[in-house]
Amino acid sequence: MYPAACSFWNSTNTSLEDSRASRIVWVLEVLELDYEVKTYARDRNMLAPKELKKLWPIGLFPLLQVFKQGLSESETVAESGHIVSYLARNYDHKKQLVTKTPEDTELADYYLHFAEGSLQPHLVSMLVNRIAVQSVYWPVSVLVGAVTLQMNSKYYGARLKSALEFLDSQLEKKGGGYFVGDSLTVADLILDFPINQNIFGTGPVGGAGRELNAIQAYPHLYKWHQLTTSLPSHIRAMAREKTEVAKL
Ligand SMILES: N[C@@H](CCC(=O)N[C@@H](CS)C(=O)NCC(=O)O)C(=O)O
Repeated sequence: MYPAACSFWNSTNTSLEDSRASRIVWVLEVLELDYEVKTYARDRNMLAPKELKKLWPIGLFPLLQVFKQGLSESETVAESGHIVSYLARNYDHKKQLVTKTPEDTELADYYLHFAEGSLQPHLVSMLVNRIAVQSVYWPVSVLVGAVTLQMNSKYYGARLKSALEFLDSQLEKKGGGYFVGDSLTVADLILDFPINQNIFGTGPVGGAGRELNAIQAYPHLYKWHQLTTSLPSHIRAMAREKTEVAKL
């Protein structure tokens, strides 16, 4: 087994569940890899410290650093979809995440892209809108609040709703369970952050799920949330995150 280490950053005032890094901890737990987590604090605008660009030029996280036996240099892997796929392709020694048909492989790959390409941007935009309101003083905040409310209800919130309706209907069509086939795949792992942490949890956009009345509106997705968050690997990952955050 190759030891792997992850460099993550996160907020000091929220837990690690609040960053995309949480899904990588879950993958590492599923694959039973040795790893360490490094956490960094966000600034007051939720941005990563600039000096972290030395870890990866684009300055976004999570990042995975893989230390391979016999090699002095570590390998750095970026983009959470790519990290999930990289770990599944290279370190799934017990074939726990393997899909059973070529169609399922394509579908799992689709969700890897969908999560960051068609779902997460709306959550991020809603978060940015919230920060915009918080970062100006009254009475400007009232005006900014009115504008961002319109932006959310006409665009970001509307797009988020259709993405959630889509996910819910996908699960309904296959009679519930996991997103692809009948076992955990990269699709479930990548959807952990937007759905488990943000829609049904207390992640950065946790309020979005409550506003959308998500438990009632997306019952199949809620069942998936209950299924995945009760897996021992998920429970271990969340506990590990709490321990790491406590060190900040
Ligand atoms: N699509 C990228 C998004 C990465 C990203 O935006 N990460 C956030 C944390 S969840 C970040 O590093 N933000 C730092 C910043 O914007 O300064 C991924 O999935 O890895």
